[in-house]
Amino acid sequence: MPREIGEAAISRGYRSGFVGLIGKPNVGKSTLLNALLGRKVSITSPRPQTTRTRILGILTRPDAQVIFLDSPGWHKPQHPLGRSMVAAARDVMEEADVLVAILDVTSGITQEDEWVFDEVRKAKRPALLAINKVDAVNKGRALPLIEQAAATGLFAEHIPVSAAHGDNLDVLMAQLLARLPEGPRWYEPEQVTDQTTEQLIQEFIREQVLVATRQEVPHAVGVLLEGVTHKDRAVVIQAVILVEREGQKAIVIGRRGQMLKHIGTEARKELERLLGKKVFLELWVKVAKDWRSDASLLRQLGYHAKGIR
Ligand SMILES: Nc1nc2c(ncn2[C@@H]2O[C@H](COP(=O)(O)OP(=O)(O)OP(=O)(O)O)[C@@H](O)[C@H]2O)c(=O)[nH]1
Ligand SMILES: [Mg+2]
Repeated sequence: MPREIGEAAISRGYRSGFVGLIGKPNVGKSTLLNALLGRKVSITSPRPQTTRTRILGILTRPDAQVIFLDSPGWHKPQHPLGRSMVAAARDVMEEADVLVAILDVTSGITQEDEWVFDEVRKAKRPALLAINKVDAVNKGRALPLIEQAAATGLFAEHIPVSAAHGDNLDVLMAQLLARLPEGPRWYEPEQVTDQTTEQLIQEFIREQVLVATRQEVPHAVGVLLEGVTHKDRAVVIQAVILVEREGQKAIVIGRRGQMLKHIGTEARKELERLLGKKVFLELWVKVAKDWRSDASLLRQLGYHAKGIR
């Protein structure tokens, strides 16, 4: 009977859908994803263009399954890797049921943010705006940004948050849930990401290189896994840090190997947390000239093929 079917559907009332996190580089998209999940699935660093691919993070609740899509920061690409990153960000905008655009309150609304707004305009789907890093400024600094963003008419809500401190994330989450369509649970409740353990290991190592280095070096770094051997109580990991030039290699190794040692120690700690086992980590540094423009190496490193020619 139609009435009963109708009631059954309403009492089910389960919501699920894809939520795209978008914004210019370094605004805190990945920090926000990890905070919303309560788990680290996407690496973060003070360097712009940290995230290079679409990163999926799944939050399963009794009433909903929210599938977050973290994306590379929106920018004007300079090489095939950059193009692949922007292609991944564009895919996120197309796949998402709901978009969350993120602004950094400390930088105000810049031209790069305007590009993101343009993309939101073209995407034509429900969008929220999160104004992040409010912990870093005086109260009230978000207000002019909210007014400016509200004038675009693009966003249903403008929510000041601190991803790093967890402030106001409940408000953001409630607004998100209200905009998700009704739907099934797409993923098993235990699953938090679609990345393999190997991909996570690669990324966790790259994160520590980004945190430890400056200027052009972070952008020129890629990590290739050579071996992962799981033993009873330990995991043995061998990885190569790729850079583009001899000078960068010298920086990553550091004087008497100090820098590489530091990176290895920090990465090992993070990997032990991730894997819940003791980790033995062996790192090498290799020069692969202009690897960011080398299609086969880009594929080997797992980057989105669309922007790569
Ligand atoms: N003070 C403050 N810093 C934050 C906050 N959220 C993120 N950050 C910092 O901002 C920097 C960038 O954070 P990410 O999460 O890597 O930014 P992203 O937008 O994912 O950057 P890309 O992947 O490069 O596009 C890091 O140093 C974070 O610790 C916040 O709420 N407050
Ligand atoms: Mg990121």
